[in-house]
Amino acid sequence: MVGDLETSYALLYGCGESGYPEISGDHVSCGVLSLSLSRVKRALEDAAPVLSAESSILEIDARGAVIVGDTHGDLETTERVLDRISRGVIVFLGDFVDRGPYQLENIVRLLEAKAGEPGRVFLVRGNHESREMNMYYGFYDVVSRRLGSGFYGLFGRLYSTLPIGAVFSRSTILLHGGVPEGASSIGEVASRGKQGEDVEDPVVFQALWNDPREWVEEFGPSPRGGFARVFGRRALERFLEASGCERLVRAHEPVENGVEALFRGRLYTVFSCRFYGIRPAVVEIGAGGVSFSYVDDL
Ligand SMILES: [Mn+2]
Repeated sequence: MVGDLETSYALLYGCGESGYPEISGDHVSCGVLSLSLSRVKRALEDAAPVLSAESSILEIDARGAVIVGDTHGDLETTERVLDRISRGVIVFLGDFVDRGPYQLENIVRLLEAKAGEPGRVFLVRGNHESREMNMYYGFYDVVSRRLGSGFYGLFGRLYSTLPIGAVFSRSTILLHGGVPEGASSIGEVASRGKQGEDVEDPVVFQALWNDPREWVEEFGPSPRGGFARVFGRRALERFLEASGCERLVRAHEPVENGVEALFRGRLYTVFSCRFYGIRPAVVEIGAGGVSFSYVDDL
């Protein structure tokens, strides 16, 4: 299911639908959008020191937060969220690139937002912020075709600056995947530190890859294969308790209405990319608890 989607989107999209960029001078255009090389370079250079200064697990305190799931080249979602949300912080839970039509535009826009408003916009790493994934699912080819094959390394280096997760208002854990086997609390995930251009640490890898399943108590094998696992209610509750937190908000799976609650509301999955046949949404955390909005209603 997810595997098939990954393959079909990698084939469908790369650089708009035409397949090849038009290059004129410093500008590389793809579909209706264009980006200058200097703009891409500046976005990377401006965001890197800001991201490098952040810890592997962010501690974010604010009145409210909007949590955005996978965007995968959905520039429309990213623009809408950044333009329409005026209060509180915004946390993007990774998977900015691969598969979608505007992968490069999307990550550049996110990096510009991070550099411009470092206390309001937060970027957390997903399993697609990885050289190995980008080789298979499109972003390496997009960067090579549009900017030149030597350019990709800058993105690989940028990934090593990305935080692994966050804790919002000391009560909500934010991770792209979910609870990893082998770490009892979010503090233990933090102690593993940030990762290189690929995620090598098995605990951090699972934090970016694991999925929740209600029929599992603890941990079980994942259909995603590799080192990924699925986790159940007991594993989640123990992890939350040891971390002193109430809930986990994660992304990584395209759920039908953009947001899905599991384990009696102790876990939310949020997905914000419109190219999966789902209705993209965001989770909002405020004084009144957890709610959600469809991206196109923002
Ligand atoms: Mn993912």
